[in-house]
Amino acid sequence: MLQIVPTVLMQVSQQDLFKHILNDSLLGSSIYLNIALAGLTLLVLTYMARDVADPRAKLIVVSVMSVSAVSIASYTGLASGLTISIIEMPEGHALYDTATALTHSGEEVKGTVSLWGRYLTWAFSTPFILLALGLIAGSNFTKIYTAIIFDIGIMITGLAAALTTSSYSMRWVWYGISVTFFLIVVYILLFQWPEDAKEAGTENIFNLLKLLTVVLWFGYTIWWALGNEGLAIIESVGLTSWGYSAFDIVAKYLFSFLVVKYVVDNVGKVSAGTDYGATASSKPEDD
Ligand code: RET
Repeated sequence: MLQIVPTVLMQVSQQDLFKHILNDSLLGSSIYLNIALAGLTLLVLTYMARDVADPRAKLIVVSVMSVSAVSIASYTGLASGLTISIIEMPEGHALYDTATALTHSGEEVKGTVSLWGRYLTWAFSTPFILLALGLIAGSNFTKIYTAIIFDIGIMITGLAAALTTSSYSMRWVWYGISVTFFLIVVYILLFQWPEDAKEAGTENIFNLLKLLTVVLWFGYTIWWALGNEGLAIIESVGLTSWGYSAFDIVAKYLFSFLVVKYVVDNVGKVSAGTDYGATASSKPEDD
């Protein structure tokens, strides 16, 4: 007698992951929409800043534009299946022993979907958010450098938390390291840069951007703990992904818009003269 046994795939290919996302409307839309929004943001920002000539003002604009540029690459990595894996959670995790049904074939694979490319690419995009904030606050190189280094640390250790499958507690150890780095960045944002911004006369816009950043960045941190890779209170991969995508829309696109709008209207406040950043003196030599 012929028995029908559900197929359990042991291996999943990049092509499977690509098709899985394509056929999962919740998960797929959380990714595709962001590629479109990042592209649109780049066009809008380019148009808004078309007349900005001051080098320091331009640096702030280019800095926030870099966030969207990195996002296009980041989300394309996810959409193509390149930076996604199905990972088997360690014992103790709520999704231990779980299986994922591939949307395009119905086959089951042991494990849960991890969109780990997000954490990797945040290491390249979020430093530009902090660079823009530090420049608007008129902060010095040391503080900007410190914020950026610890920010990269947050994302790389966050990546480690997401990809550790050896032990459940080690996932949370990585998370703890990441949160510690995060608190250093929060300290700079809440206690160091506001003072600098007051001196620079940019405190109004800085305080708005600071609030937006701190609230949303805490959002990402809590979402990870609740989502499918953390406590799995939100088990759905699509919903977890949509949470990050929604945060991204405000933390990147609205943030960038506010920054560029301010810079365009207040070039004088962020300017440091036409020589800013020159690698050689622009004055002609005496002979
Ligand atoms: C993780 C998990 C580990 C603990 C912490 C996290 C924080 C992430 C943050 C992400 C911000 C991302 C932004 C993206 C925009 O491009 C990695 C989720 C602390 C703060 C702003």
